Amino acid sequence: MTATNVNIIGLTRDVYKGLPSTLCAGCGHNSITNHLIKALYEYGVQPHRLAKMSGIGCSSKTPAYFVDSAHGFNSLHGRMPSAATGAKLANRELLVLGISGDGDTASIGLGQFAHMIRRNIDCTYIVENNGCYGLTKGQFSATADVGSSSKGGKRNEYETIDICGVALELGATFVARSFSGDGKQLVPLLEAAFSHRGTAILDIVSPCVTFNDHEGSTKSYAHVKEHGFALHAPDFIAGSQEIVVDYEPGAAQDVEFEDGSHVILRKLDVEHDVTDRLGASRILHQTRERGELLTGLLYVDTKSRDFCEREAMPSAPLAHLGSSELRIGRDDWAALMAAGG
Ligand SMILES: Cc1ncc(C[n+]2csc(CCOP(=O)(O)OP(=O)(O)O)c2C)c(N)n1
Ligand code: SF4
Repeated sequence: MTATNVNIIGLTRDVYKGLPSTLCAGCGHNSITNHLIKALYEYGVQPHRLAKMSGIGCSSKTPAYFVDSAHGFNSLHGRMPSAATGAKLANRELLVLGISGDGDTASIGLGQFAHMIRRNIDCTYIVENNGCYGLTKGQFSATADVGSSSKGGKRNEYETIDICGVALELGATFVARSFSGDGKQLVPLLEAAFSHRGTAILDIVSPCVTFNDHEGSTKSYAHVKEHGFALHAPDFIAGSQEIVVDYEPGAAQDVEFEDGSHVILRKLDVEHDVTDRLGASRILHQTRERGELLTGLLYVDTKSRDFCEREAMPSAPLAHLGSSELRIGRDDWAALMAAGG
């Protein structure tokens, strides 16, 4: 009898697969799907505890291509955060995974993005960033770099919106950037984002091979390979596992999450403390000025309270509560009114 490979909760990798992709062959979004399948399998997520939320765009079709049996909701353009917020508030036991595009997030959905971060909703928020609107045939998005050009040779005259820069400024409690072609970096960052309690922003550069992979684009495979600048090499260690990663004292930063998991960040060429928000903004600016694409975990605050904790939401799913727990009593209502809300 041959032994079947299973994860820590006894499920095979096939359970984490979805429908066959209908995206273009070579699209970065397809690689992200494969890295998500690996991360969710390794992390041991129970499919019925996973909520895959998205907006509109090629990127927002991604949830169809992994964990077929999980919950999923493909919402309106730019509205993933409000749908994801509703899912989390209804059931705190869910691992909420929001998938969006740079068009979906940095234009029509910018307000929703800002307020999800401000509330620190417990959600892994992925931006599959290709610098264009792939689904509507490649127009520049707000994350296209000034001076970069379209497939037809048109120059983008407008300043870029840097997803990580804006997230840091808004007070996000977990900010990371990666590349669809770098699974070694992306998979541990995804697992760290799952463990983080709060909004975890993951800006993933994901080339659009059909409309934005030419010379002059700063979101092409060739550009990222040439100008990528990784902060560190991450390893993720789940709460239940022993830390066996070997590193010299001072050669890595160890970040512990509330669930007991760790991400070990081995230093590469620069010194960066991931708990220093100002330092993260500074290095982001410095590398952008040099024309480099900074990747890695930029900032994390593991002690912050998420929205449900701050608002003292019940830990049980709302659907499991009886009417006596859901409805406020006459006396409590009168006291609330007397206190002026
Ligand atoms: C309210 C509304 N406005 C505009 C559109 C048209 N539209 C669909 S997808 C999209 C942009 C998609 O770009 P992005 O989020 O970057 O995803 P990609 O397709 O590049 O992965 C737009 C403008 C829409 N569907 N709904
Ligand atoms: S149009 Fe671009 S973003 Fe959309 S599936 Fe094709 S390569 Fe991917």
